[in-house]
Amino acid sequence: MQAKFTFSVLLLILGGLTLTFSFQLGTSQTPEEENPNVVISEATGNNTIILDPAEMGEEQYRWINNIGEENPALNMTLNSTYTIKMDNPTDEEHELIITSDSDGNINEIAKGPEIEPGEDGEFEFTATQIGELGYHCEYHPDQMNGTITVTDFSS
Ligand SMILES: [Cu+2]
Repeated sequence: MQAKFTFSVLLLILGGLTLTFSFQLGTSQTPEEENPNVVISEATGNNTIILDPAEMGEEQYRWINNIGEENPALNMTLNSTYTIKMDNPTDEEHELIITSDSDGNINEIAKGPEIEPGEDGEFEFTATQIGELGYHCEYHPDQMNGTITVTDFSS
């Protein structure tokens, strides 16, 4: 009788421990870590745009953003100032030109610094007109080019 009672108590304790342990396992799971590849879009956050020259093949150059997109389509907010950072690992010189296209006339509206091979540079740009602007490299305009869409979010 005594032994049977002790055994029952032991079973109860073991069962309780198992339950407690299972409960802790279930609740101690940490939430999934945030995806480190998710980046803040160009139009939000700190207004920094990464546009690194890259050689994608023999003498083939592209602008590459922070998530590896080639010649990325950029988005900007009207009258916001952006810092465009360029790190040049190639053995060629590059220079960012920003243009507007009004009635078929391409006008240069901003010009970044010349980025020598192995060097980096940056410059600030503020879009003061809505619509679509273009960007390209002074030395590789047919390979390194993309669009900038300027939106007025205040209206
Ligand atoms: Cu270039």
